[in-house]
Amino acid sequence: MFAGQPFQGRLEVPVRTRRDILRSGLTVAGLAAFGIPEWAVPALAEGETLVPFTDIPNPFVTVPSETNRFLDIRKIDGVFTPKDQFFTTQHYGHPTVDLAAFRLKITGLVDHPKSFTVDEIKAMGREELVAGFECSGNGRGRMQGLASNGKWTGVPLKKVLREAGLKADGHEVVFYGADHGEEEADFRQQKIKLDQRFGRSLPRDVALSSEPYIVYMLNNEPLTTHQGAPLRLLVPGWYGVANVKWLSHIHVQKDRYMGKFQSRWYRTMREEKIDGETMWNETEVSRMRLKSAIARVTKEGSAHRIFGFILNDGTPVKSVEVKIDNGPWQAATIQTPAGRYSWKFFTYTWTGATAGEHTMVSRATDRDGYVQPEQLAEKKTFLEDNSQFVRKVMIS
Ligand SMILES: Nc1nc2c(c(=O)[nH]1)N[C@H]1C(S)=C(S)[C@@H](COP(=O)(O)O)O[C@H]1N2
Ligand SMILES: [Mo]
Repeated sequence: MFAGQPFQGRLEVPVRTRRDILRSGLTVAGLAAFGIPEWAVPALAEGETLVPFTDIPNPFVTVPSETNRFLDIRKIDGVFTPKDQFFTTQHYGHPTVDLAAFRLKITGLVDHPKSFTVDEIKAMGREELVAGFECSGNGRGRMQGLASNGKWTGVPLKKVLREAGLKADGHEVVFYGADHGEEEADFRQQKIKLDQRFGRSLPRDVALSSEPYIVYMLNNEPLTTHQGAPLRLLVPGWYGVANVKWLSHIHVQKDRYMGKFQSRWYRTMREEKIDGETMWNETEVSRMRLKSAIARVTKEGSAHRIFGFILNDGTPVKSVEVKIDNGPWQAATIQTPAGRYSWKFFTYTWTGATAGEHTMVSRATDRDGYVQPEQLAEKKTFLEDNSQFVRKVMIS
């Protein structure tokens, strides 16, 4: 079932050198135009070597099929994940989209139902934003590889919705992809089979805020089929599932949308203390929870450099700390080159490493004092796992 080529964990990982990258067309001037300094290209410097992780499953499959891919986070070599490395996943495979016939429809509680061609959407705006996201199912088991970051080009969703004009009782905005599949739904004793579209919704206030975009480019190139061509929704700061690919229909309605991927498949069950009482709280997957993850360790001379990324909902990140073995938490340096919704990188220089196996872990803290948790015992479902990611390395 998993076709692709597995690649073995402890082998050499080809990471491009900084010089390779700058040669390959991602010029220093190009980076500077986006406010990204050269040091933010976290590739290997001359004389720097990779230190192997010993916690990577062997074999470690990053391309399990033609339509699914994990990012090998050891290879992160720039702020923007290249289109052929950007992680990718979906539920019904890739739909066939006939570009000539393609229309984005807007229906329901609107003053003017609409049907736009891709060119009409493109003509409505060309804004750039940098945003990263992870799948809510990302975590240790996937070596945190269901995460990526890109520069997107598109038009604010509210601009498109305004063309249709939401009626006052249009409380819920539903987004359908062109992809569909047969689903069996349980309703009490009934089993109902239905071919259904991939759908997700946003409450009116979020849909009309300045955050969501309808995007048509990634890293200055047209979206690939994998990333949702020709149009996808992008909700910065939200988990991947909100970013509906192959977006083809927006429907405005009064009632909550309870589709499978809104209310059943992507939900989190946790035990919470609410006003002193223990309650079960079941919530939809929405905004990303603060996560930091160590992605790579390199050696230069006698010093080791620990490199990782941070993702969250856009709340300013106050600090990241790193702990080696049972030592104290030590401040790492955060690089925030590409804006609020971009992933951030952090580095920590570890001196005095001794030969042998060591554990290392990072934890991020945001402006509101939220600390990336060590464990999530109260959470009973595996989605939204932002617990601390303990790594192991072998120092020779
Ligand atoms: N139309 C459609 N959009 C979708 C999905 C899908 O199955 N169908 N999967 C969602 C999920 S769960 C994730 S994590 C992201 C993955 O986006 P990517 O492939 O660009 O990384 O797409 C989201 N958008
Ligand atoms: Mo996802």
